[in-house]
Amino acid sequence: MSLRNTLKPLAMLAGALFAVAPLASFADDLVVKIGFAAPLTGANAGYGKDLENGVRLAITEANAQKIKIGDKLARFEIVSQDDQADPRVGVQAAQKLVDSGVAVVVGHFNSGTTIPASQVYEQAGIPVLDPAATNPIITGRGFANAFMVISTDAQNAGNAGAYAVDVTKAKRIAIIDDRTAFGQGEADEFEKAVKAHGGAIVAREYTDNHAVDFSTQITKFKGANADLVFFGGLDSQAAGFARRMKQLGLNAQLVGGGGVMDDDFIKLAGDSADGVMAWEYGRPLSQLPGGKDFSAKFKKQFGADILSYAPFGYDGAWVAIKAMQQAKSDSPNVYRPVLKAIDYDGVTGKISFDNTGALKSGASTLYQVKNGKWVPIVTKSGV
Ligand code: ABU
Repeated sequence: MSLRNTLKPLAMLAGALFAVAPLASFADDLVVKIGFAAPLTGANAGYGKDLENGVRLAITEANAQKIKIGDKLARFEIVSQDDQADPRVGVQAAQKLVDSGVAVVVGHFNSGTTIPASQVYEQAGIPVLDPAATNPIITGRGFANAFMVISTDAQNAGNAGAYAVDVTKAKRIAIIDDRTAFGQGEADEFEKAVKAHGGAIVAREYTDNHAVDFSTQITKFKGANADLVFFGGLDSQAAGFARRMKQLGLNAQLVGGGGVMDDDFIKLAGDSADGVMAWEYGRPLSQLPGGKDFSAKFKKQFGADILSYAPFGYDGAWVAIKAMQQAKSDSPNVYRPVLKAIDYDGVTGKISFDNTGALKSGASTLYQVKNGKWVPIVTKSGV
């Protein structure tokens, strides 16, 4: 037998082993699909990518930890959908995630997409961990599968209203919102709280979430002699509003709700940013025990700083993973009760849910722009 013929059976055996061994270990693994949906294109894409990166970071870590679910090694995979911040596309994105066999969803970003999409998840029996959308309706409909790892606008905008009256001592308050489920929802909560604390609303106006000119509303606010304006909407529009307020000489305290306190607002508002206040969900990351470490890990993996809600995306994914691990199953019917009862120390703080799926003991923080930076002023737990 030639040397070539002697080696041939050995080579075949080695080839067979290499071909079969990895397949055998993959066959034993449990692939767990984690669905994610948010705007990944369009004006809100920055928020969506930031959130997605938070989820990706949790998945990278979970896979590195070689987590077992029951007796199987779990391999977590993200299945990502761009909902374009559009409620109709959001529902389609939710259905695609359901059809692809995800075990859980972390998403969406906008209240306007999360409200209808969570109905799709409810019907499919798949839990959704909401890391950013804050209209209280999301967990207010008695759904068994809707969970929020972020506080609601009843709390955040409620605190804004109380503070405007009790601490800022505003006497003539004006409100504008972008007529989205988020902007209008938080403006309503702000108004309720102002009235409950004995404050006076002198004007309420609205725009839409694509508008770039706010001259009409600002002129009305000037005519009403407003001393504080609450803006219900997101960072880029709030920045345009701040600039126009300055140009038109409306000398009132501008206060934003959620989605305003980020670096994009400061870049876009320029000189007009100084003194602007904004209420954001949770505690300042820099003051949380795992905050610095999270920021460093995020920068290392993505080469970018956190924009806004990435820590909530990260916590949402980890809470789901922990629930599956504790339940020893990725089947929603098995891990849902564990998720409902979870008590998890996240990077954003303690995560546990009340009987509606809303975050228990959430906080919100008031920030103000000072010398081109957002500075935390006060943090409130509850309303
Ligand atoms: N909560 C901040 C902005 C996202 C939303 O609720 O639409």
